[in-house]
Amino acid sequence: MPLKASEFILNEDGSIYHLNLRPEHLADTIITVGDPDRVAKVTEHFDDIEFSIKKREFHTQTGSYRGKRISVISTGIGTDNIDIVFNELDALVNIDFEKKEVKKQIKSLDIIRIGTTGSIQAEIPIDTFLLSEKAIGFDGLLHFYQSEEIIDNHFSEAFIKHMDWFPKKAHPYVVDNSKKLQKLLDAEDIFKGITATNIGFYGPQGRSLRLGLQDDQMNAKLATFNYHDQKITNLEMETSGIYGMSKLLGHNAVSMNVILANRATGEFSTTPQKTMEKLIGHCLDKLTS
Ligand code: R1P
Repeated sequence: MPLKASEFILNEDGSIYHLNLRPEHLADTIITVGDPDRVAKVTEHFDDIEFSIKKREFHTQTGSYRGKRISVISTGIGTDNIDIVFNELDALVNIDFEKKEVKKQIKSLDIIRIGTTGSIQAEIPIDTFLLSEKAIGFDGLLHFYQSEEIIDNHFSEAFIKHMDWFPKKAHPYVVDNSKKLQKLLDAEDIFKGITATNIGFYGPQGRSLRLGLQDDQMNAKLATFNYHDQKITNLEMETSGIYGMSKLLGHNAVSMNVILANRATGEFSTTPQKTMEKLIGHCLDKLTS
């Protein structure tokens, strides 16, 4: 049965609704970044750029680096955008755009997020790199899909108890990265940990400029949570959605992060661009070595 026009939405040029891409525009290896301006920071290293398009916060460039075809795409901020980007990326490879039907043979993409984040552990300093082994999502996105099988509910229950989690907030969900991509992108000097993803930058990450917080001890409690020797290391806004959607759709994903802020010590990087450039170089190198 073909998908309805209201579900699988194509633009007049046959491209998918938000990303504005047709299947031939996408490589099998994809780098996602939050900031649309970061796309060019990655592709300036490429040997060539074959395709480039911008729509809303979604800026995509496909080209090759040391002979490997890679697409770089900005997701903008938040797991609401991750829902859009990952459904549409998957559609580009796993839905037949002519017949408007799901293909019989499902293809897996390799997806690497290169992002920025704040550490909540004093011993993970600014201007270092962190690879997310797992993500814990406070955003609720995954609960809108049949996701019970991929979520670690024991972890969530222990977490809810430790935090005395306010029941009006979304139920936290825990998902793993791709061990295949972790092995490929890892290095000895990269911190490993569990990334907490939330729906905002201020209150949802324990920041307060003028408003009172529901739990002003949230970050301190996050930092002391320990589940079978696993610790929550950092806070950002996309990784849980990326890991969750990738697992559900059958793609491989890993989140690589520059630590820009240390929330425990109150520091913020004075060289954010330089550190980001180093992480981009590391990822491109590992992807092609
Ligand atoms: C907040 O400033 C944004 O920066 C982080 C957060 O996850 C959020 O998207 O990541 P990016 O730098 O990749 O956007």
